[in-house]
Amino acid sequence: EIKGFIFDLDGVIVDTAKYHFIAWQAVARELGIDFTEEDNEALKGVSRKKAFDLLLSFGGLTLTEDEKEPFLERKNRHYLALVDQMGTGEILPGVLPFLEVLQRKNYKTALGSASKNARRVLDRLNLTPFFQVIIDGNRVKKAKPDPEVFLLGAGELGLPPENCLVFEDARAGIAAAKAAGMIAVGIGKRDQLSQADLVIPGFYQESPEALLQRLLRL
Ligand code: G16
Ligand code: MG
Repeated sequence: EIKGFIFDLDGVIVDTAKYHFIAWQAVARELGIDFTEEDNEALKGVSRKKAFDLLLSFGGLTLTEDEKEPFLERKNRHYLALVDQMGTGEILPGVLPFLEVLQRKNYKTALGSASKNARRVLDRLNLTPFFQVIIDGNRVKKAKPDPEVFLLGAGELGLPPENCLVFEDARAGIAAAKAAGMIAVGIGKRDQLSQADLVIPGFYQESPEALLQRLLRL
C-alpha cells in the first residue's frame, strides 16, 4: 500500500537541467572542452563534483582537487544566478495540482534530490510547504544509483520502503528507487527508464485524481 510519495527535483518538478547545462557549458568553454547537449545527459542526476569529473573526462583533462575548486564555485554561482530568475511558471505542467491533491488527501511527501541547492529552488517556486521532508545533496553521502537518498526520505517520513513511491527522470534515480525496495515511476521516455514500474511523460496527461488512482494500483 502506497502511503508516501518521494519526488526527485530536477526533471520531475522543474526543468533546472537547462540551467545546469548553461552553467557547465560556460565552464567547458573556459577549459576549451567541446560539450554538447547530448554529452549533458550523462551529467543529469549526479553530484556537482561527479558532473565536473565527467566534463573533464570529455575533454581528456585532469585537474587536482585544488584546481577544480574555483571552477566548481563559478559553475554554482552561474547556476544560482539563473535559478534566482526563475518563477513559479517554470513548475512542470501538472505538478502543482498533483501536489495539492496529495496534500488534501494527507499523503506523506518527501523530496529526494542530489542537488545542494534543492531548498533554494523549492523556495523560489513556492513549493517548500508541500514537502514534510527534504533530503538534498547536503545530506547524502552516496549518490544515486545508491538508494541512500530515498531510504533517508522514507525513514524521516516514518514509512517502510515498500509503502513509498518515487518519481524520477534519471536512469540512476530509478535504479536507486528499485534498490531501496520502492515503487519507481519514471518521468520521461520508456526506453530510457526501462527499470521503472511505470513510465509517464509527465503529470499533465490526466486529472491529478485519475493519476493518483492509477498509481495506487501499482
Ligand atoms: C540535480 C541534477 C544534477 C546536478 C545535481 C547537483 O539532481 O540533476 O544534474 O548535478 O542535482 O546539483 P547542485 O550543483 O545544485 O548541487 P536531482 O537529483 O534533483 O535530479
Ligand atoms: Mg532528476
